Amino acid sequence: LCMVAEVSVSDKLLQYMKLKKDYVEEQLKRSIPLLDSRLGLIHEAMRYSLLAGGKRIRPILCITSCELFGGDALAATPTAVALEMIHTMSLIHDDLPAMDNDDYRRGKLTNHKVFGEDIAILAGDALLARAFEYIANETQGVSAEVVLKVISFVGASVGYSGIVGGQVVDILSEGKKDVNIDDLIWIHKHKTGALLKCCVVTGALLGGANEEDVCRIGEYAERIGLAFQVTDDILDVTSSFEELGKSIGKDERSDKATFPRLMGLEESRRFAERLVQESKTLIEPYGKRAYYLEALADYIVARSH
Ligand code: GRG
Repeated sequence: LCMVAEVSVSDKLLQYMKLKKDYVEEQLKRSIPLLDSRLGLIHEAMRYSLLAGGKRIRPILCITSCELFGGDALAATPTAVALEMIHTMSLIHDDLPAMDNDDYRRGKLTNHKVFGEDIAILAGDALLARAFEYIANETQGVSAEVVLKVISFVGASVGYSGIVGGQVVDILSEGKKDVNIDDLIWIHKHKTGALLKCCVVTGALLGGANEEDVCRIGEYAERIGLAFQVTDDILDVTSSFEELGKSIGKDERSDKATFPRLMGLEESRRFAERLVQESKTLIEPYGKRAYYLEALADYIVARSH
């Protein structure tokens, strides 16, 4: 197994994550009921990707953040489910021939390989729409004002000021030789970081956090979001070393800008560790209550896939 950094993940966190993941899986299964037998195909396509596994790190972050501020997991559950729907739809669209053209995702054939491109696009669209519907309809135990703030934050994190913006700038930078670290950080802050931050911020809002706490926890999330991507890039290089047994990593074969390419492997590792350290310092004021968010920050750089 390849460890990105010399950080170990505690059994306590692994148990916690398993518990939360099982809970999230149950909630996801219930989130898309079959409304009409004519809708069998789109229903199947949506569920195929939504229930295809994955670490479920986003819903776990959302619920954990809600609980840190004294909220009940139930208050954050519809939003946590919705954020995994959005993450899933972004993966479905990312895998399409017009984007990355991938055949496999989460160890299974990609959505368009099974259902065709037309249905895959629509399954993604339907998951995105269902996500907003789900937050609006299912959230309980918090004021309508908070729900509105949550919906607004999710919209901003997903659209052109978030994931979509990051993806567009990423596409535009492909093949360019002059992509620098600042560009790369910008791309990932939007493409991956915005949704991770959204999970933590909406969780905090639903848990009743005040403005200052929402801001603080958002700063924490920005750092772990970036550390997550740096780690992904490192794993891409190191896992292709392992898989191929070659001295050239996947990273070296494509002309995509990555952190190891722009700053080297060792410097990337140090960068990820620094970001995690900073994120942990930001939540220090919460003391023991922040145990799981601290441990999740470590998990992000210590994970092996
Ligand atoms: C969001 C409206 C909308 C459209 C999609 C295609 C696209 C626009 C954006 C691409 C976003 C993308 C695929 C970012 C990469 C995110 C990422 C790091 C995925 C891997 O996440 P993990 O490791 O995966 O959490 P699992 O499978 O564990 O969930």
